Amino acid sequence: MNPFARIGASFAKLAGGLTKTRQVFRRLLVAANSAELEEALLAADVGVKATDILVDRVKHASGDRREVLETEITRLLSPNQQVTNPEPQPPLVVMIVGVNGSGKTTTVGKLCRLFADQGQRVVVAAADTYRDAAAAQLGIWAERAGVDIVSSMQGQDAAAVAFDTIQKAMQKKIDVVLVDTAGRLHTRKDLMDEAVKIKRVCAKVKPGAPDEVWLVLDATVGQNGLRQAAAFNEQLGLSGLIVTKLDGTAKGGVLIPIVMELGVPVRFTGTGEGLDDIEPFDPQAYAKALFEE
Ligand SMILES: Nc1nc2c(ncn2[C@@H]2O[C@H](COP(=O)(O)OP(=O)(O)O)[C@@H](O)[C@H]2O)c(=O)[nH]1
Ligand SMILES: [Mg+2]
Repeated sequence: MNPFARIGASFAKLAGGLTKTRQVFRRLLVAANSAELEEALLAADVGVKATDILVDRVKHASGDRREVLETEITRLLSPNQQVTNPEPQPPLVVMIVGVNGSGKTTTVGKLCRLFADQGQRVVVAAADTYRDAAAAQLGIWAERAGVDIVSSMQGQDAAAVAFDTIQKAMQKKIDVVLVDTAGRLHTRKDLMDEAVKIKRVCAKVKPGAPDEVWLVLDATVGQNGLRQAAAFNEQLGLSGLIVTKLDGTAKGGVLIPIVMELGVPVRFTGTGEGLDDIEPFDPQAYAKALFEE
């Protein structure tokens, strides 16, 4: 397939998923003065700090406002720090965390497909052992994507499931291990401690694992996402964010303050409930999609 055709198609999909957010962002283009622009940015969930930066840039930069905003938003969405080892030893171990219902299991399913499509051998760990049906739900996604699963029983030790999965992956020369975990409130210390334990146990099978810890964040929670992300980052040291449910919300601007405050990159966005409703994140494409007509 022509790779450009694919980029074009995924841009259209991203822009489609951002329909509601875009209605809010396009108001920035018609704000009559700085006060109106500020108001519109705050209404777009951009947060106080990023709003100040953007108002200031528009005030002082010459040229087309849309271009100025796109450039500056691209910059704000591009953290410059290197958060992960660029060449991890296989298998790549990715731990997926987040609050209940944020879209973790669905996202793991989508990632299975994405990695498998690239010719990678994937195994998923059903390390959500809180909910009765969790392993079965993940099993359905794994089957749809055609990847292996290490299943579990409710009440089993989640860290042990992750351990077994990584061990199996190392024996079978699997490329990617995705660890689906239980939803946990960032304010509950006992639940956060359990996630820290899963993380620690991963390293006992493969030094340095998990190579990545990705927080799945529901965009519809808006500014509350910042507190969630900060708490998870503090406890687990996030290496990436996956922002889901952008299709149903006008709050897609919230990525800007989250990336700016945390310095953690967005890796993927979710724009629907289907297996293919996931896009690798590109700051420039995202900024452009916010203003697309
Ligand atoms: N509209 C929309 N719904 C999503 C998206 N990702 C997940 N969901 C829905 O969110 C709900 C919770 O998803 P689930 O993966 O079970 O969340 P988990 O508790 O974090 O594992 C399900 O109904 C999913 O279909 C998305 O990108 N867009
Ligand atoms: Mg789940």
